[in-house]
Amino acid sequence: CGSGGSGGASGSDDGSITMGFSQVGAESGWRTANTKSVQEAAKESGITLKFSDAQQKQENQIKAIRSYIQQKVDVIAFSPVVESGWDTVLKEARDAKIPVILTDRAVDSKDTALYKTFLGSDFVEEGRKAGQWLVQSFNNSTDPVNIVELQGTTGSAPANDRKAGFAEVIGADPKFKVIASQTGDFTRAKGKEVMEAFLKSNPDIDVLYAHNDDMGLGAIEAIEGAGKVPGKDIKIITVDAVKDGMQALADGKINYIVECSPLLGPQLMDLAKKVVKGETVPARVVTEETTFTQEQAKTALPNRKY
Ligand code: GYE
Repeated sequence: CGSGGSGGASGSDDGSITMGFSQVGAESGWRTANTKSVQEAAKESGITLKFSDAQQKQENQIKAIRSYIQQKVDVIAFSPVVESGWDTVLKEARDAKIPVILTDRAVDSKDTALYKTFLGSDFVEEGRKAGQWLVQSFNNSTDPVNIVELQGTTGSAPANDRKAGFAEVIGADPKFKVIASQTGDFTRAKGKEVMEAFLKSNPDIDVLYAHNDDMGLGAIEAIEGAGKVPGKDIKIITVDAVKDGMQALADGKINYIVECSPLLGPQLMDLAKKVVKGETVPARVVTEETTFTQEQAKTALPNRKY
């Protein structure tokens, strides 16, 4: 190139783009599919990807972002493990004139100019959809409905929002009672462990609402271990619709799944190209999603990619 310039944030002189991507971790089937989508889409669109896995720790994500700033990447994308505590590092990126794209999860920074756009699901709406199915399924009964909730990672946008959307919908009828609610960190192992504790202290659980499939799948093991039948004795609602979740739904062990798409890679690369060129992009890009009953899962399963 030989332009003698310092590079800067508008892409390398040869027009190629390098993206630094800080992933949350590898906590769930959703996350594995998301990582694959980002890596494949980068390759397909000719974007050089620097990828790091933060193992669900914010400090690791902050370190990764700082190292991307030092390496003068053209664009930084990350999926913030929790919502708060990002302002300082986002200001550092801004000072270095490197655009930032939020993908999958939101931050609660007041200054929304600290990032160019946020690509991901509407988690409040997902929680509402879970609640709506429950209200419909129990609309013939006036008996109390005892619900236990397995929350996602504490402080994460999907945990906060899925809880809020669900509570908003079921809150309209006092027969719905959330008798226990605790984090299972979005993992199968934690989902199982916490469900075991729920079962010990609550003899009469009607419904489990798990913020993702993996925790629901762990909880199914706990329920079976306690001699109960998942999907019958305890109705189960989860979020994501990854293959293992869909299989359990088709098998009758889960009753309803609210879809959350992990296939954000192609849209992310499109947005990255635009922000590097300095084009304006929408401040919020919401992914399209559906819901699945047991019958619908049987039909959808053979073509499920992740
Ligand atoms: O639902 C869960 C994962 O942020 C939408 O994170 C994502 C969530 C997803 O661990 O399985």
